[in-house]
Amino acid sequence: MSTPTPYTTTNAGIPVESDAHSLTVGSDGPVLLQDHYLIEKMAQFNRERVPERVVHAKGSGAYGTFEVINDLSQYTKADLFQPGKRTEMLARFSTVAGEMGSPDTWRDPRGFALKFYTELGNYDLVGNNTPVFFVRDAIKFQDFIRSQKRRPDNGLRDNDMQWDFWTLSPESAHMVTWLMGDRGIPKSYRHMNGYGSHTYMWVNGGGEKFWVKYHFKTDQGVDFLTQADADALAGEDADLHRRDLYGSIARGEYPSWTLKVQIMPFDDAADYRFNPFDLTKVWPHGDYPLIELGRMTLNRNPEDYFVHIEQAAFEPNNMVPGIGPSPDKMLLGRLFSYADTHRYRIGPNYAQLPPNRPHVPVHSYAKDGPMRYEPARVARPYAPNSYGGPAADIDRFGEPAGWETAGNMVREPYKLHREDDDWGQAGTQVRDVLDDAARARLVTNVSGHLKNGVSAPVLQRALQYWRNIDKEIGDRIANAVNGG
Ligand code: HDE
Repeated sequence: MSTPTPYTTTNAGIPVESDAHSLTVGSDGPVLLQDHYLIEKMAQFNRERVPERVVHAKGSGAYGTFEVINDLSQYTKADLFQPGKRTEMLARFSTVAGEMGSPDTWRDPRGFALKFYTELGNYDLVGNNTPVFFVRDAIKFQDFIRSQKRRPDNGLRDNDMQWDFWTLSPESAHMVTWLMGDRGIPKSYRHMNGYGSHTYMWVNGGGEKFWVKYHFKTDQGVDFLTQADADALAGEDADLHRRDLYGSIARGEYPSWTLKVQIMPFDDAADYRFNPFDLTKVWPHGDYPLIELGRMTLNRNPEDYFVHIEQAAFEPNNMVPGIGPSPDKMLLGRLFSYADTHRYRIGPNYAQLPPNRPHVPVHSYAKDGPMRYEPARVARPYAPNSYGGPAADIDRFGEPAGWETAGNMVREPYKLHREDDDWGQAGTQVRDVLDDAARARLVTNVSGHLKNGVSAPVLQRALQYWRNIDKEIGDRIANAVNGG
């Protein structure tokens, strides 16, 4: 027997007489102010938006599970990474520079944001589909993003701005090589890897510390779109990747990723050949091989996109016992920024919303504030108190995951490690990772971008930038720009 059609109500659940006719005096008379239902409809409509994310505005997400398939408890006591553990999670994939309505197939890094609802609170790992990033200090992030978005004067994006910033920030070379290559336009969200990108800290049950990097290898296989195909698809279907992810899960074709990690002993960091905390660098797998840990599978579409995905709030500061930060200046900057943006964009009680609320009881002293939903579970809203309020238990959960440090307050670059530079790993990527066909596509992508609105002085710097990465690829790009 089919379920009866529900009758329309106001937001207060009161049955309404009509969704077609405003309340008027006579059929063609004035509309009455007392038509509060008409006013409710218009007022609600005017208030449907929360500010879009200032970066990563266009995205898609789904729920799933993470299960441990290998015992790495010798490296971390983190609850979700213990043998046999299965943890509910939420993933959101996104582009970076495009606004909410922008095409999924623009060339851009892809956000790879994960929230694990663990038994000791939410663990958020907020990475990208690239293991590195454009800059290595948080203070440059805002400037970098502004160079990728729209000019204040004409409101247009501008390739000249992008290359102006990149060529004046040589640390961007490795990431730009990733971006302008095949990884810059994944075939779908299911066909891309995800990376924690930063170096994080793991702490085991005995208090021993390790450095770790996360690699989520897609079980669907990495695949990409050429620039030409992506340009055409951007016009045909701006939501190609959102449609693909939603449809795949709806058909029961659940995408999965195998999580592998690189583990560096704590004491190796000091004189490792690269600065292991520099976000523009990878750790060569020959130095620290990938070790399998678990599998994440996305198997449930959100029932409401706005509630679960637009309001999802990921924050790198959500690190559970057994996991901590590293001296990566970008990561340390992010530990402030994300919760700050959520408080502004969604509201101070964002953590109580369905996608953000932990799956374990919350015993914090937070109370009140706009749209408060959960009652404060404390009779006395202060610590310490003698009325049984929650008390921090450092004995049970151990010291904060940190490192010894000393020195004067300075504004300086990282201390260089013996193989640190801005071009080396980008050159290795071009020469040793890409094959001939991928190098040819890289030349096409870069030269096509440089031929579109880049001024002569910036263009000269850009050609030298690519020659610094790899002389041959730089010459090929120069020929394609000047001769092509
Ligand atoms: Fe983000 N980033 N970011 N970012 N980021 C945001 O938080 C920020 C960086 C990443 O699907 C914002 O909720 C700073 C690196 C993803 O909801 C904001 C710095 C990496 C997402 C923010 C960085 C990322 C964001 C905007 C330099 C990869 C989408 C909206 C220190 C390792 C998460 C929001 C989602 C979103 C700040 C750099 C990944 C503004 C200050 C590096 C995947 O808070």
